[in-house]
Amino acid sequence: MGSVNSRGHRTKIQVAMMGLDSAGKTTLLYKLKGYQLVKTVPTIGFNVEPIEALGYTPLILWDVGGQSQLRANWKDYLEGIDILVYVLDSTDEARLPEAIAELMKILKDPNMAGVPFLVLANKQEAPGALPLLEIKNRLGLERLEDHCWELLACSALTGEGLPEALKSLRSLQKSHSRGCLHVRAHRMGRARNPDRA
Ligand code: G3D
Repeated sequence: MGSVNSRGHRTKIQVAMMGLDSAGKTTLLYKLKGYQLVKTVPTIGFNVEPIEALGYTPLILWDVGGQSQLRANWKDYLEGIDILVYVLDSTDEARLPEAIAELMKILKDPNMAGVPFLVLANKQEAPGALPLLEIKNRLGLERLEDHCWELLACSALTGEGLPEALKSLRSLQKSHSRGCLHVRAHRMGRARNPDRA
């Protein structure tokens, strides 16, 4: 997937975005693209969009359908990716274990060896969203030594945390060090979620 020019520089950064259905992937894709909120329908297959910013290598963002019957195809989208974005629905505590189990499955795929990833705790503006610190503890990513990763809070609905997500994608792409751990929380809704990191 990743393309390289004759001087060995990346001309495009390939990013696969995965997560359970309804986590907010399609909403995120189009919000990152700069569109106003779009009415989404469940993704069958994938949506793909270039995300461009002046002076930066374009990101090609693949939003891959997350319904259970589609997850067997996720591995097909991992070949040659530069970064994985994994989207969690912070309001769906009941399915958090399933979401984490699916992330762990992805990370075991041979194509993910050494590939950095960004976990987005989406829907943080919603009342009752799990605090980022709790999500971090449940993920238990500190045990991972083979990946550089970050965890960020965001809201695809309001756009909060998305500039930080883009910044994080660019720094993860540059980073090839092993086992670097970053946990960042965007200061949103602190009054509602005082436990947030
Ligand atoms: P998916 O692509 O991961 O399957 P979608 O998810 O982007 O289709 O979003 C699923 C639902 O979650 C949509 O609501 C969407 O508006 C909502 N959603 C996405 N991001 C956010 C967010 O940050 N906050 C809140 N509160 N909701 C969000 P509907 O009602 O259309 O199903």
